[in-house]
Amino acid sequence: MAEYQLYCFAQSGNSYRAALMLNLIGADWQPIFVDFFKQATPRTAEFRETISEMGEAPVLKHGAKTLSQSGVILAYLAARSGKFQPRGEDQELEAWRWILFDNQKVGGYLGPYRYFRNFAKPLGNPVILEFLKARADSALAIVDKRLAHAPYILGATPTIADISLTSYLYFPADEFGFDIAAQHPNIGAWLTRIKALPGWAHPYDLMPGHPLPA
Ligand SMILES: N[C@@H](CCC(=O)N[C@@H](CS)C(=O)NCC(=O)O)C(=O)O
Repeated sequence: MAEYQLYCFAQSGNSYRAALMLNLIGADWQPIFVDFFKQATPRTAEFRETISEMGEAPVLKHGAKTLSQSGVILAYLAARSGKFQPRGEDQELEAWRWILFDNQKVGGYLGPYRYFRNFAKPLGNPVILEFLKARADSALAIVDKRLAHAPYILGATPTIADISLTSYLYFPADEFGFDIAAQHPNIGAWLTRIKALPGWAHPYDLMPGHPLPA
């Protein structure tokens, strides 16, 4: 058995944060498939009793430790590996500001928008889709502005704040109906820089469950 196990699935940007970090630090890890679409596994009583009371993916298992919330998983892996760590109190606080902003506003709106546009049965109401897209766009513009001044969110080197923000941003443009990298050029250039890091892989190659069965 690998040192780390990650409960995850391919379409999950929340899970991608943790899967990408594991790959970028060169960890010995294996994915454990969470069947979100067919079985709604995270919502089952068994998952909540035995894996995570919060009923969400990702969940990281490491020895006796079980962690959920991608931000916490990123911080744990950074501390253990010494990689992608914010340095000093100011950077650490800054990293958490962006991780929380990402969870609530960037991934927090893009995730449901993409879900209701592609996967929900029935698909989402156009008015709700429009609202979610506008909120996601506004959050993306804030990230784009930040990246106009430095190659990475906290400055010259990539940290867990960058890895968190990649959550939904490598999924295909047709799943969003617009090209995030093209509409936000600083984000586009930053995504290219992160893609060049050793160990980078696309979410659909890193985690199980793609393509979805018909
Ligand atoms: N803030 C959490 C969000 C996790 C999350 O919402 N995961 C989704 C899958 S992408 C989930 O498992 N949702 C189950 C549900 O809401 O019932 C994180 O970053 O880990």
